[in-house]
Amino acid sequence: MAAKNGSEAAEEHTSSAEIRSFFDSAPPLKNSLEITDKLKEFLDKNSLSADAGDGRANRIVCVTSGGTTVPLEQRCVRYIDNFASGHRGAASTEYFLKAGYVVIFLYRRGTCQPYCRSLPADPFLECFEFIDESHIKVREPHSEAVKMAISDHQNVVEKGQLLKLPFTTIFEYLQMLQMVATSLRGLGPHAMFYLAAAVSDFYVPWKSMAEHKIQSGSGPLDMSLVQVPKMLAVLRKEWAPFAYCISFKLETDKNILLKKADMALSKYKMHVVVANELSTRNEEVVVVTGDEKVSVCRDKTQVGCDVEDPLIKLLVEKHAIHIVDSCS
Ligand code: PAZ
Repeated sequence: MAAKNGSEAAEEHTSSAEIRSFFDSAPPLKNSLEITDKLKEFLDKNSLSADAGDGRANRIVCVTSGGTTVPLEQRCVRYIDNFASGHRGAASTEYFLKAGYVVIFLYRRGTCQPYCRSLPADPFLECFEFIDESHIKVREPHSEAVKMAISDHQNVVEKGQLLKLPFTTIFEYLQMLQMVATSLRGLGPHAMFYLAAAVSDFYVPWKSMAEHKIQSGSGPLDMSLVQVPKMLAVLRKEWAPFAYCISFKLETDKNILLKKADMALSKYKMHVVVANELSTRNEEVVVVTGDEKVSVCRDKTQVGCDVEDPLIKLLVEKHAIHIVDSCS
């Protein structure tokens, strides 16, 4: 192994200090015991444990979805948010389940949910009609979509194949990702991380955050945000070193997209980086690996086709190769 030069070692040292400081100062998860229990129950139910890491284990994927918020006050009234709707994560979850994976869906509260993508924005009020005290009817033209959403969701929930874990803030997200990753460590290459969430790049450290609502009336708001430590490298190196890791790279300038994806691939040692541009993200993505760049497009000739359909097929194939390579 090549010796690290001074600046590499310094960078690594800074980043582990930043990571420690992030976790030490983050407000502890209120429901961490509940999450631990849910994870354990889910893995047990699917016979996914360290003992099953012998080639017989099922494949499992942690799909992250939606965007994290950055609170500006401890008793949060205001926060910084981003655009992510959770569509990518919800659609991908459906295709992973269809491909036989069990899925841990780590999602932003209130964003798009698996099997609900074809329902209107306010499904409860738009899809149902009150007839009388004992009858509520599904309105046309929504009856087929409602039937499919309920039966598909019921099917995976009854089989125990889908675990949904909601987050809101960057603090919750990174702590939960760490919990999921370490609980999947024993599954080695059978575990996959599909990191589609748009994770905040800057945050206000808890200790320097105002406790109460920031008051207006005293001129412009002067606030300094620090960089969120890059957790992808830690995920790969420490939390789940044998898992198959896919991250996403989003840009609005397509001229820098592939270069940035290449950089993420080598810097964080991802197996795959999926590159997408904001305005075309539902039409086309580029799957970037060390060997190739494959453009994956939505089949526009088919009604209701998503770019996630061919994308997940391709990633499932690559994951299968990773499992074989890692076990041989
Ligand atoms: O959630 P959504 O469907 O609206 O968008 C998906 C996405 C663009 C957030 C995702 O494909 C992605 O690129 N996530 C990583 C973003 C980033 O570079 O941080």
